[in-house]
Amino acid sequence: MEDEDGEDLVDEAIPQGNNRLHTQPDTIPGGTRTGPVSPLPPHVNPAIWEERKNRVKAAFLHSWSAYKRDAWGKDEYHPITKYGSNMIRKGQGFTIVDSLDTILLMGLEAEFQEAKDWVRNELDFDQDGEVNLFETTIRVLGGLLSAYDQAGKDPVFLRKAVDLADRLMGAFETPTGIPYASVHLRDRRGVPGHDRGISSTAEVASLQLEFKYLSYLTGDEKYWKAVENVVLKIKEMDSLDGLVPIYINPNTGHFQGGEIRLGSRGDSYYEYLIKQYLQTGKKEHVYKEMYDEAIAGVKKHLLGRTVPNNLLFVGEISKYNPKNLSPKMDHLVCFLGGTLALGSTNGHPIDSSQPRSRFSQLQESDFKMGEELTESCYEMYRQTETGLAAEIVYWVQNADQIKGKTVQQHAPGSDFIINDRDGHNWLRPETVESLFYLWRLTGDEKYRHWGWKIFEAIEKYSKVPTGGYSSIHDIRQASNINFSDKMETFFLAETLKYFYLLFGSNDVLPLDEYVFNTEAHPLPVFVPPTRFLARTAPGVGEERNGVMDEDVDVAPEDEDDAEVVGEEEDETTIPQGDEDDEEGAQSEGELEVGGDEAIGEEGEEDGEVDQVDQGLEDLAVDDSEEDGEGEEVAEVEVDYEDGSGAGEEEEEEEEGGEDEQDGEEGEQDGEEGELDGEEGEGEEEEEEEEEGEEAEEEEEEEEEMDGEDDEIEPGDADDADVPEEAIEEDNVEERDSDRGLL
Ligand code: DMJ
Repeated sequence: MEDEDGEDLVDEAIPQGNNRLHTQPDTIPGGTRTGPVSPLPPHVNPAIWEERKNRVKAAFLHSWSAYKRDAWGKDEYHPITKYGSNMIRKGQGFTIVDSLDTILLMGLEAEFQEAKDWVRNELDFDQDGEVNLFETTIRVLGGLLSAYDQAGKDPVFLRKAVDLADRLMGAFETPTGIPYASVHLRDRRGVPGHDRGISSTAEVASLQLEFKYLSYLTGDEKYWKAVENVVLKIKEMDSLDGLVPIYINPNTGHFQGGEIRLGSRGDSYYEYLIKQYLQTGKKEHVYKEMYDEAIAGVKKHLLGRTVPNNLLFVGEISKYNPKNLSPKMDHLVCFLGGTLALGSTNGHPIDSSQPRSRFSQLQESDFKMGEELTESCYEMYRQTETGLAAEIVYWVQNADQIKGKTVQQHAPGSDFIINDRDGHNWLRPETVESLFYLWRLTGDEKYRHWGWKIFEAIEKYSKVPTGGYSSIHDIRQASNINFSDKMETFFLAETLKYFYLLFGSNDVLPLDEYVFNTEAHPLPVFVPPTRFLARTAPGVGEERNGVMDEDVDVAPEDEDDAEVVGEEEDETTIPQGDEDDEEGAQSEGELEVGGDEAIGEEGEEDGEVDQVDQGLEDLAVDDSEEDGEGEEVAEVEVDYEDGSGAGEEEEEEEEGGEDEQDGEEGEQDGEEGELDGEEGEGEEEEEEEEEGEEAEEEEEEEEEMDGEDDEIEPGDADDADVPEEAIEEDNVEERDSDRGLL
């Protein structure tokens, strides 16, 4: 059978037993969808997009000015109670550093200067506190490195990045080199995760873009080797057709348990496979092979289709019973549409030089899957009363699933169920991210229209009139919207950035010249020195021995180099809007990107290298400075609320904890603080606690999966030693007692 474009459709031949669609690696399961569920007007006056881009900038300023007024320098902002909170005593620059490159992108010069001054004068990593390795890497290290690159190679940011990374390196000192979940910043010591020392797979495998770029910049191989080792170790471990369980044990080097998903704790493992391949100019084929295998695994094990609209979705399985697909999908999975589009085009737009008609079958299959998943993610917004998506949906595959559901849980005619505890919205970026990739790569305006619809819903329901935007407890009923008093830093770093890029010029940050880390911080594509590629592409790379890369040597003026070693009074002129980003890109424009040729110029002169290198040596922090101080102050509980690639359950639980505080807010606002406290519990654990018929049904589903997990495979010593359900029970107890609830 062929569709209207004459493309082969493989769907009807595919067996659809047992609630899942079993396919070949180069095909995706079908049906006969010929167009979007919700078509939108194809053309608007181009000036409208400029105006809409400016609306996004206004949204950023509405957030930033409130943060500055109420919480300047604090890690996180609570826009209802108008205060800021820190994760460690003096904070780690979460909001400011995460926002730097969005500020640059939007051409906000005064804001950038203030933020940079804060980074230079206030940001201090020499603290007696523990931070999560992954979150700190993607947000703070990634934010610093991107700011360094985007702000004309400003050494203020590189210096902080080196100091931070050297502290984070302690996390890799484990029996296997697979890092612990956290690290003590002052002691530079890894701290095993709460889960009996278990780390999340996404966490340990989503550090690579940042640490590798730092190695490239500094010439110091140690960062590269540490993160490369993690992925190459995972490569040797047992996977299910490239799909990996979401927990990993740094002490044994084995996966723990059997849960497989592309949502929390799993997501960015897959994202970073293809992005590592692209980051180094497509030299390291090992990552592309791992990615291709994993996507084939997704097609084989995780795809399903909905009723009534035949939408494609990615579900969850246990590796011990892979035939039993759960139709649960986190909003986090919505990164995948964009990543598939990126992976099948290598970031080159589909046009006359790369027409889709010349795609290989695999490229076409991956790209189509990306398009379809992106549409499904858009439908997660469009089909709710508010136009906002829930954190988690259960896709409907047959009528039995919706029996007994309330209208709130399943809106008539919709393709998914939103259970009572899953209706929260944290202003997450993943769907907008995919819309951005699809727009850039196809030029199909429907993606911009869809993005605008989502933006309008955020404006309508999440905007706090007095400043900022807030997460929402439950998006299912327009008449019952309650704020949860948190503006996640990724709203500024990612969500607004992707909106801005979606409505802005396509020349900004070209996808074949930059890879965005999982926190939306763009890092340039580069060719590493040959010695870095010894394990993945021997003999490839550039033959150079310099310890600093040419980007540092071409820093705008000598004064910047001087700044590394001396006083730091400078005024970095930042790009103005898109045009300036083009300018920023032009500095990278020297890079010949996208081909297989060496990228960048040598241009190193010994003297320059020495000068900057000396500067880095001078960056050593005086540990004695605050010793006494640190001891006096009680350690602040680390409070990662974003579920993100990792720590989702913990974070949701912590939202529950926070909701106790919110109870006050709830009282003020007439909200259901207590109830929300329950809702905020971790998703898996909660499912076992939920009351009512709906909960029972889901419990059965979960239990079924858990039960399968219990079937420990012979010889899987780790799983046998620490059964997954035991880990989870322990977690609940530990985390609850951390919060003083037990
Ligand atoms: C961000 O911190 C990152 O995008 C991460 O990979 C996933 N979670 C949040 C956004 O939802």
